[in-house]
Amino acid sequence: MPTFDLRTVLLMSSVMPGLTALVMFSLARNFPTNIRGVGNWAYGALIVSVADILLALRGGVPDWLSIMGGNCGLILSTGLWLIGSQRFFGCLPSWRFVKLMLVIGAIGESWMTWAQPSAAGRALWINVILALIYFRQTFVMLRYGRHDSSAMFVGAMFLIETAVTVLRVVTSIGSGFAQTGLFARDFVQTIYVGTGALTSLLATVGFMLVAMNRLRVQLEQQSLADPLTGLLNRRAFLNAHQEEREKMLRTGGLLSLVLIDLDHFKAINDTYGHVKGDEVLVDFSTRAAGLLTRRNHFSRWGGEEFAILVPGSRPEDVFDLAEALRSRIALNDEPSLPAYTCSIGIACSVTGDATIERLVKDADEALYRAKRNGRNSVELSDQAILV
Ligand code: GH3
Ligand code: MG
Ligand code: MG
Repeated sequence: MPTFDLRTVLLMSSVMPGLTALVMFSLARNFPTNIRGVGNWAYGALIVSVADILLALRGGVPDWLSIMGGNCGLILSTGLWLIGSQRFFGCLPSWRFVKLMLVIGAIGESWMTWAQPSAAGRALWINVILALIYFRQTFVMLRYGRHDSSAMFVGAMFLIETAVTVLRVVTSIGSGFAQTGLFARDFVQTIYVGTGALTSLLATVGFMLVAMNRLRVQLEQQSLADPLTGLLNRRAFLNAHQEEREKMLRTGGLLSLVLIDLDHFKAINDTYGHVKGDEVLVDFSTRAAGLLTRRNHFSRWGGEEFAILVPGSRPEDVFDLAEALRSRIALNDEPSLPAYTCSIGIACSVTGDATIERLVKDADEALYRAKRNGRNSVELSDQAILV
């Protein structure tokens, strides 16, 4: 078996987490405040870097510094990673657990350094503590990060690290606490130090990927959602239309656009204020969404106008849906809001000419008719009947 210089492995692997920590600190400062835990991960990476250096310098620095600094640093850094992951995924951070592990670690290591010196005992002590923290880290990552491949990767890595640490504990007990030393060239120790070094390296990079992924998803969602109502914005709606139209061209079928405009909305703003107006817009979105299925694409088209794309329904069914929506809104059963109504225009197409411009033009004409007819009504485009 090739032999590795474990001291060099440890020293080299300590550099990367330190550098990654610097990047993570600047990320954490600029991240949206709802993405939590990145700062804890960064501190963990910085401390693991220092701890690895102290461990690698065993013999070159005072033993107490290498032992206490290295081992307590490992507990603190892995503890901070656990806290970071828990905060990132919105769980309660286990500060008490981490503090307890740190205190137990420090007492055990001091006892076995000065009172009852035992290198094997110290190794066993630290590894039991680390295995417990690694295990909890694995659990958090695999359970709460199951929808994110980079989180699963970090989880899998910590699972391996947990297994290796447990193996180290078991072999240490099995050999009757035989003193092997940190850089001993036996098989288990090589695996143990090698995996530990790799974990500190990959964990920091993995945490950063997990954080970046969350940011990407969040920005993507924000760029497609209307901030007030949470509905699709116009851009997302146009994307949805494009997809539905392509599907329609491939498989045939119907595509309908329901255009909704709140009646006399300016008067609501003027009488009750803009904030109440906003509440009415949110109320409309919530109530209308309650009548729609997942197949419908519901968007805020702009201002007090909304659009619903309905694929695969016959014009009369779309009309019934719009009528149900109109009457639901006209019920005005929300006492904290002013009474309001809406007018609706519908356009349908079975042909490939269901461009968004064409649908909007037809639906707009129908909507205009609904307004002229006294508002609080639904009109179907003449064109819809022709196709
Ligand atoms: P009609 O029945 O003919 O549709 O009359 P209307 O008053 O609803 O029509 P108009 O287009 O004149 O007024 C729309 C108003 O919607 C004007 C604008 O101030 C208001 N508005 C647009 N966006 C928002 C918003 O985000 N919040 C609030 N509170 N008001 C908005
Ligand atoms: Mg309008
Ligand atoms: Mg209006």
